[in-house]
Amino acid sequence: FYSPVVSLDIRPGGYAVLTLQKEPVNSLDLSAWQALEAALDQLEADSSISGVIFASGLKRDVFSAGNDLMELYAPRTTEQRYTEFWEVSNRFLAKLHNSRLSTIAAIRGACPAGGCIIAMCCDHRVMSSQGSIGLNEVQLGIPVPKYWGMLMTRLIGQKAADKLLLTGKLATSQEAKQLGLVDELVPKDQLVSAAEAVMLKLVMLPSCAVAASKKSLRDDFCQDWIKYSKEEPAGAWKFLCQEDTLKTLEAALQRLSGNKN
Ligand code: CO8
Repeated sequence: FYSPVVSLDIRPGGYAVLTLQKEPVNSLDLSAWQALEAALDQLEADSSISGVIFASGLKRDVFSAGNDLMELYAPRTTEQRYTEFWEVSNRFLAKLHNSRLSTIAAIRGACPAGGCIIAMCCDHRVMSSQGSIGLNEVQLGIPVPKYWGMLMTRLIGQKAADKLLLTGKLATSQEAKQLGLVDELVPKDQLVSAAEAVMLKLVMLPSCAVAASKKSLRDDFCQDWIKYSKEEPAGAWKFLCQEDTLKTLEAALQRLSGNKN
């Protein structure tokens, strides 16, 4: 396995730290999702590995800015590419949620949309005390993907999830901790060591019992998710081609590149 944006560091104790480093903001394009899936497949196939921690290797405090907006902006892609992009990304996410491995997200800083769903697919979330997390699709003028919203609902309950999802609001680290969207807040320089301390406890649990329990709790959901990710792009593509959607995405793209100046 080799990827210019995903690296794996195998630690004593039988777990890996997977670092995502695609400057400047870990935006997730097709190749980034493919690299994440390949890395996960490799770790799962290795019986000496029991867990994986997801971390950001970026200079700035960003876990991931989520999907690369260029993969969603219809004039810059095609329906065929979008369909592949969607299937690969959601297959990876469902596999991650259903993985036999213990999984932890070490979230430094901003964690919108695609970053949030990676974190939500993990078993445990440690977050820096300065940051924001959530599914902000509505703010971008696009509907929140069905299974992404459903997973948030499973994590924090319907009322709290609806409030965030239907406004596209990002929760601050403190709000996320209160809602149970993340498990623990730590100063950013202690993030990976805090995640490792939890991982060392998780990998001590009887792994077959953990994997079997996870399967019975999550397998149906994840199989349905993979199935739906093959149907979802057709409707989503129509939405992405609507004039209103294009305008809102264009405004978001302008806002983002304007940030720099
Ligand atoms: N995709 C592509 N480029 C991005 C993205 C992105 N998601 N986010 C930021 N960038 C670019 C900016 O345009 C900028 O580029 P340049 O330097 O060339 O001008 C560069 O990255 C740096 O960005 P900022 O200046 O904004 O950096 P900051 O450190 O100030 O802020 C943030 C970092 C907080 C991460 C900020 O960039 C941000 O909020 N980004 C957007 C996050 C976002 O809204 N992501 C949602 C993506 S949508 C998604 O994941 C799910 C889609 C579901 C599809 C459903 C279809 C129907």
